[in-house]
Amino acid sequence: TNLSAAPQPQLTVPQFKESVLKHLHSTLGTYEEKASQQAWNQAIAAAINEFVYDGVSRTRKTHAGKGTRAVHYLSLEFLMGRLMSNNLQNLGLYEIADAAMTDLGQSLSDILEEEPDMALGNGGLGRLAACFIDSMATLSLPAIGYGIHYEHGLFRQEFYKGRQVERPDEWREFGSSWEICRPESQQTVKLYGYVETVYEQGQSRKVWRPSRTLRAIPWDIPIVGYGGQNVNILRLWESRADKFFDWDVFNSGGYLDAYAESVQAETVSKVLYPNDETEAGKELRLIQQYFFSAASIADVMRRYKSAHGNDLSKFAELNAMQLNDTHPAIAIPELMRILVDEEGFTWHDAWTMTRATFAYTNHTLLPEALERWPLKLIEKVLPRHMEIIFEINSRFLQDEVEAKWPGDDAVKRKLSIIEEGSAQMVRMGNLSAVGSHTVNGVAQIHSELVKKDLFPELNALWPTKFTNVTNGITPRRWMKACNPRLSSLIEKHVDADWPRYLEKLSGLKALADDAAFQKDYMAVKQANKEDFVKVIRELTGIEVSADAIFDVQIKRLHEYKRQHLNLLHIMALYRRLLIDPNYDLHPRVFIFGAKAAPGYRLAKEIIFAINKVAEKINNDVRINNKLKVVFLPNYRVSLAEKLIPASDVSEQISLAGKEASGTGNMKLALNGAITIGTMDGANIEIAEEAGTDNVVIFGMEVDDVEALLAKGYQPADYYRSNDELKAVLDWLDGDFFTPGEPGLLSEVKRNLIESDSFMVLADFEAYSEAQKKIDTLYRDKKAWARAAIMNTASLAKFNSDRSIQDYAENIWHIKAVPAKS
Ligand code: 26Q
Repeated sequence: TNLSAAPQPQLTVPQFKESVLKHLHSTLGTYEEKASQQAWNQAIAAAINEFVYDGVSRTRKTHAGKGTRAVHYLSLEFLMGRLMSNNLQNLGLYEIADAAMTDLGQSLSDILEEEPDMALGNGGLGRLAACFIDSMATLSLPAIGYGIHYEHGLFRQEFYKGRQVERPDEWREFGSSWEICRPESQQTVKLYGYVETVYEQGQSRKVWRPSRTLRAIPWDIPIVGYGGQNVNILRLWESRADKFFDWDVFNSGGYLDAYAESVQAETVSKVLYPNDETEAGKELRLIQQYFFSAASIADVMRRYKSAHGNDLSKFAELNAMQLNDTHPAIAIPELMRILVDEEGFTWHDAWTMTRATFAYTNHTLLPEALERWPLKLIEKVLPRHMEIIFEINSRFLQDEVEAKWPGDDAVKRKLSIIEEGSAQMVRMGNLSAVGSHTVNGVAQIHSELVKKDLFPELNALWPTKFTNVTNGITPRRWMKACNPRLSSLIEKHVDADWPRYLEKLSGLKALADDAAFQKDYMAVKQANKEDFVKVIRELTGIEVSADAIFDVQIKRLHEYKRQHLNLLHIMALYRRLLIDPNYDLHPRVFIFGAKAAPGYRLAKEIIFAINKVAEKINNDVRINNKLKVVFLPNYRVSLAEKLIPASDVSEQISLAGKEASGTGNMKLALNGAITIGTMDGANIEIAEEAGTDNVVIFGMEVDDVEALLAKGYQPADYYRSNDELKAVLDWLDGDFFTPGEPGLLSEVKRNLIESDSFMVLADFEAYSEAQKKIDTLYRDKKAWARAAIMNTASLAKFNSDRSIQDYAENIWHIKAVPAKS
């Protein structure tokens, strides 16, 4: 395959124009003079889809009936964002479409803004799945993404008097241009009921008698690989009521009951749970997990049988399944149920096949984020699965744990899939690790901690099971599409196929000290910042200068990510400026983007505190515009695409050991932002790649955190011994930031002094010093430009193509199968 150049367009500007007009007239039923921006958007999508659908069919035909091994990426979340500009880029059609729309008197970039984000995910884990399916298609891997077709994605965030308000996300209100409904591939999913033991011919077998069934309807989203050769599928399941069930109730006069039943069935795919890093324990969430796992496995089975008949002996050889965290872990007992109960395999053979099929990616070590379900709940919703989990557990404990640690009940208690206690719980992490052939973490340090702290005994039991695959991001979306200015500059100096082979950017290292290149590079940054000044004005009304340092923290709001450490430092700078108006500081704009889980009190208080401090600082004429604080509402993928190219400083300040990887850190560094960060997650590897001179690392490392914890962490000691820290914390108690309403921000202070679970106060001083280094470095224009260029030039490791290549080689054992033209 020829991937040595940029993708070549398959048609000319006049042809593209003709296609858009054809669709405007005959697909949208409107015409040039009358068409809304939305109609233009849909007409362009229809024109693009002519190529996309052709790619879908070509890719399908290439795989159909062949004995090609495929991977199935199971994820409750796919945070896709917008698809149009990405599809245009990957098909090599962007410039063609741009010119065609200009000819038609329209602006492509305005029309692109019409597309709602597909926000079917919370944050890092969901966006990772989206980058990964882009890479799987680009690498021509036989792969399908499986998820849920949520009617409402992650909530839209508004601020009311500084507080977060959640509004429903309506991404599909008027349909979506990219999805194809495939009713012919629908599946039935069973729920509730009881398990019967049936005796026949001296043998007994288990039969699940469900009391409810749901229909699962697949919607396919085509995923265009870079170059457009392979087009894979993201298959999202929508829940519907089972027709036949409704019909019975309807006949017996229960029309309203039947209707209520269908409403209930349809709630299953209604809304994405907005909690990340905390387990909710809700019945509907468990049903979501099972609904899409069961539908996906049934789909894989159907495809296998249509190609190979009813002999399942090659099932595990031809199918890999990746669990994106434990959220789809119920797929493990589901596959066991199908193989044992429905296909008649012995337990031993079914278990061998199941373990050979699944692999599990862990994304967190936070104890509160490890999924555990009440045993009673699983028993009620999935009675047969609970029995299977018991059987998996007792065989695991008897055959494997007992053999390794004879008579050791403590180790059995620790490793058991069932947690004993007043309410028994099912540990989904243990189930996933026991039922998978490989378990991986998402950055080097995280994978080490998975072995050392999370599953030390399992690692001793199966030393080769645990491995690392460092996360990545797709350079197509996170450079080529979102930063056209930097992309064109890059193209003047390196081969045009850099979005596929990101290591080619290392060619820029030779130019890091070149004055002319530095000037061009920083002019791109300045132009991107000037564009973003307008975005800030439109979204918040705040005026900022593009000459200030744009210092950016964008990620979900969490105590462990420590947005409040950033806040305390901002308050300290403000205080220094009030004390000494000549305090030497390069003007800085602190930019935040973050959603808090709707039930996470302290996270919401931190958002409120940042907004109140921002209001005060932004309107204080005494500090002469040296400091601005901007909290952008409704941070999402499409806003990230505008902000990241305009960022100077990347805030990656989690407590060491808590951020599994981070991926925003990679996007920002690739686009030339300097990282200020702790030795955590992928920050460590970014520093290694970019060079420790080109990032600013500060604070405690994992060992220091452990030592401090062992010694007994006393946050109040730091409060008492640092005058500046004491002053800014006390500031939160008064009414300085909340005029007439003292104490509104006290909860943040109280939490920090009394608990501070993530050691914000312990790292404050080191952070403050690190920020001085940023300020000094920025004033040295050449040094800053050099460091920024070195970041862009050194980030090839974080190409998600590399991550996927690692999975394909070391975990899935699958090979590329390029579609025939
Ligand atoms: C679990 C149970 C019930 C409801 C919700 C959840 C839930 C949902 C989402 C739990 C966790 C998540 C998301 C976790 C997440 O995004 N983790 C991030 O994953 C990234 C990709 O690997 C890493 O880069 C981040 O470090 C990690 O925080």
